[in-house]
Parts: sequence; structure tokens; C-alpha cells
Amino acid sequence: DFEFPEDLNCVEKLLDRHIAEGNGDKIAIRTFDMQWTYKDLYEKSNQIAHVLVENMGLVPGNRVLIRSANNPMYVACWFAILKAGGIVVATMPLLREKELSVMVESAEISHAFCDYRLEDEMMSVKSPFLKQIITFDGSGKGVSKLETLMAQKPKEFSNYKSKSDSLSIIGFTSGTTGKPKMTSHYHKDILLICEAFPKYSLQPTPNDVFIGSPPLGFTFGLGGLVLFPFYFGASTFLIEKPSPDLLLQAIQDYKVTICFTAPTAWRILTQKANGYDISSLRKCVSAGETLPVKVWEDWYNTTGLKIIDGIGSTEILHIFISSNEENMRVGATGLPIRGYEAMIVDEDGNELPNGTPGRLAVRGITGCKYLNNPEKQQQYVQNGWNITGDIFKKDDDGYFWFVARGDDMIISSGYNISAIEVENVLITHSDVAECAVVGLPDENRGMVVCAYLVLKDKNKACNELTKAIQDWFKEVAAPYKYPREIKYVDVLPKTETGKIQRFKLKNTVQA
Ligand code: 3SK
Repeated sequence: DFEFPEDLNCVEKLLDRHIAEGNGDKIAIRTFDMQWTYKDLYEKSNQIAHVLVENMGLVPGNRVLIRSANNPMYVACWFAILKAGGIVVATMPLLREKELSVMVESAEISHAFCDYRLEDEMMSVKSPFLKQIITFDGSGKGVSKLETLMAQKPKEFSNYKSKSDSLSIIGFTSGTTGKPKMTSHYHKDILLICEAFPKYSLQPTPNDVFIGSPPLGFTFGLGGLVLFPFYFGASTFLIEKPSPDLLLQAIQDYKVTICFTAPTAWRILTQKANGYDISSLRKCVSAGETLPVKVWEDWYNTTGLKIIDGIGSTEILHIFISSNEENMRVGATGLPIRGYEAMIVDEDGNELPNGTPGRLAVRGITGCKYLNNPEKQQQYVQNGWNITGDIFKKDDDGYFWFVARGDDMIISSGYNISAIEVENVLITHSDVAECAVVGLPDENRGMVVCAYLVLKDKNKACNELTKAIQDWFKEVAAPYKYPREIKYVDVLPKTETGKIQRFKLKNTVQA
């Protein structure tokens, strides 16, 4: 199923096909305030494509930025850019002028669509590359410049004839150092991931309704909330600011069936789930961070649903190791999904025996293509294998178990201590709401384990509590792993996609 014709514009398979097949009246996107059919989305995307070519002067290959929260106009702009032959550069709504400027300069972005509610930071970007910024109203309640221009355009558009290996999107990944790198994907990659994870783990049907919290600027969200629903002719529910209560409310009111979110959200959803009727939900997906067993168990005990854990990357585009109900092993991330193979390697790329922690290497139908960064490309892709930054081990049945992020392994007095493992213990303490663990340099031990804790009741922070937590830790886990240092904080630094930025904690301490 992985063959594609040489001429391919992925929008034809994701969107236009549904009109040709007579499904234009089916709901494509819902929010709490509006709903669009496939025909609405198709016509609006066509009108925006006309605006791009006729008003904005786009030529095929131009890079077009989208700045918006998750809403229907974002999706229409995404499709329109590809229809017109442009390349999408999707961004997170919380980015500031400086971060946007770096993207505009490095990706040579010539055009931008921006929700008018986020225009201040966008308009401050000054770059010789950036020719035009057009605002839209993502709330759907009013009209901004883009809607005015669209109103004058035909509802049909003749798509640019891209090749299956023409670039479709450029994604930015900050990696662990915080310095962004550009990844790129072809038109065919967009469709290939639809043949992989969803078919393996979700088996979507046109009756499914997808929902989730990840921003569309994160490929986890793009797949789960746009590509997968539309590839299978299903519908998506978008929320601009997706709190756990809003997710649960929408699941209840709109009979949502598939939810994509991160472990932190699954933990809070568990606490609130009993207040809602979420019986329509049939598949729950977690990625972005490793899923603690306790979160999996609590959700299962509350709802009877098994969270499908997965690991993906912006470089590979979406999830490549995961599970489905038939082969799930709690605590393991899963097996390589159809289209991918994985192995554990040492520093020289040699495969390690089962049970030995090492670097996770993956290869398959999609892979890393850094732009303008041959050095990084060479580091990431070795002998055709993508070397991720994560440490995993493989068991004798072929399941992959997360051990640590490559840089989250703390080596203290000769012991290899996984920061994630220490976090998984700390989070079960009755006073701890959230935690992040890092290694700090230490003269005697090389490194020591340092835990940053957000307490359920921050007034409880004191030396006595520190000692109590340390003593308790030594009772429930190997004493050599206990956090010799504990610091209390109000919040943990996180990316917009919910990943804890441990490098920021390390930098704060070293500064
Ligand atoms: O972080 C992940 O595991 C992930 C999953 C799907 C797509 C992209 C990413 C980074």
C-alpha cells in the first residue's frame, strides 16, 4: 500500500476526493461555535489558494507561515497553501517575535497567514524574505482581511501539480539544546503516515470524531487532528485552548471517539472523567513524553479504556513505535508499527543484545530530511537508520521500553540513573503534583540527581518534607537513585506541546 504516482498533491487524497466521491455534506470540522462540511472546507481552501496566487503573488515552492491556534481557518489555510504549490511552515501560537524571526530567516518565508488576534508579534518581524502577511479571524465570528479577499474568489481552484517528492511542509524542532533545526517532508510523506499509525492502532472509519490538545504546529497534532481524520473521511473537533474540562465537555456533547493528548493531560483527564459521559470514546493516544504506568492504570481503572502510547518525532513526522489493543504490553512503548523497523544500537551503530539500553534507531517509510544542515543530517541518519535522541531497550518479544532521553541519563558514582524513572517514582508521592529530574554536576559523584517538584499544596515546602520524600524514595526504589537535591517550584518549564524542558532546568542551575 505504500506506492504513489509520481504526480501527487496530497490535498487531493485528503480533501478533494471526498467532494468527488459525493461526501461534501459530511461534517469535516466542528468547534464549540461552528461546523464546516467537507464542501465548506474545500471551497474555502480553494478561495484562499486564489488569494495566495492572485493577491499575494505566491509562486510554487514559496514558504508560507501559519500563525494561529487550532481552528477551521488554520486548516483551510494549510490546504490552500499546498493547493497553490506552496510549502507550509506551521508555528505554535505562543511563539514570540524573536522566535518567529528566526523561523522566517532560516526557512526564507515569503508569505504568512496570521490570526488577527496574534498579529502583534507577527507584524514586528522584519525580514527581507517576508513579503506579505494577511490576517484572518480564526474565531469564525468576524471578518478580517483574508475573509474579505476570499469573498471575491471562485470556489473552484486548479491545484498545482506537485510531485510526490515535492516538499510539502517544513517543521521546526528545538531538540534538547533549544536551537531550532528545520525538518522537511514530501507530499507523499503526508499520506504515508496515514497508512501507518492510524491503520495499525486506530482503524478509523468515517464515523469517527477526532479530538486532542496538541497544536497543529506540532506534527503529533497535525496527524491526529487533521491528516488522520480527513484521510479516513472522518471529522475533527478543534479547540483553541484545550483545557481538560473542554476536552471532556466536547467528548460528551459531540460523541467524540478518538482523543490525542500527552501524559500530563491524561493524568488530569482521569481526575475529572467521572463528571462527564465519555462513553463514545474508543481510542486514546498518548505521545510527546513517555507515559507513566500509573497514568495508564488510573485511566484504565476509571474508564475501562487502554491508552495507546507511542513515540514519534518531528524528524520522522509521526509515531513509529506503538501498540494496539491486541498486542499492548503495559509500560512498554510498543512494537515498530507497519512501515517501520527499529533496533537498539551502541555509539558506533552496532545492534545491542536484547535487554541492553542503547540508542533507538529507526528506519521506514518516512525519515529525517533536515534542511540546510548536512552536518546534523549525517549525525541523525547513519547507514539509512535514523538515530533518535532516545535511550530504549528491546525485550525478547521485540517490545521497546523507554529508558531515558539520550540526555536524561544521569551517571552518578558509576550508576546509570534514568531521570524519567526517578520522576515516575516521585510522581506517586502523595504531595507531588508534577516533577522533573535532572543531573547536576558534582565533584564527588560526577553527577547528582536533582528533582524539581511542584507540590499539590505549595505551602508544605520545607526541609522536613524534603527529608521525608527522600526517606520515602529510598523505601520504594533503589536508594542510589534518590534525589539528593530537591527544589520546589510553582511550574515546570514546558514546550507548547507539553514536553518538559529539562535543559532549561539544567541551565538555570548552572548559570
Ligand atoms: O514526541 C513524539 O513522540 C511525537 C509523536 C508524534 C509526532 C511527533 C512527535 C514529536
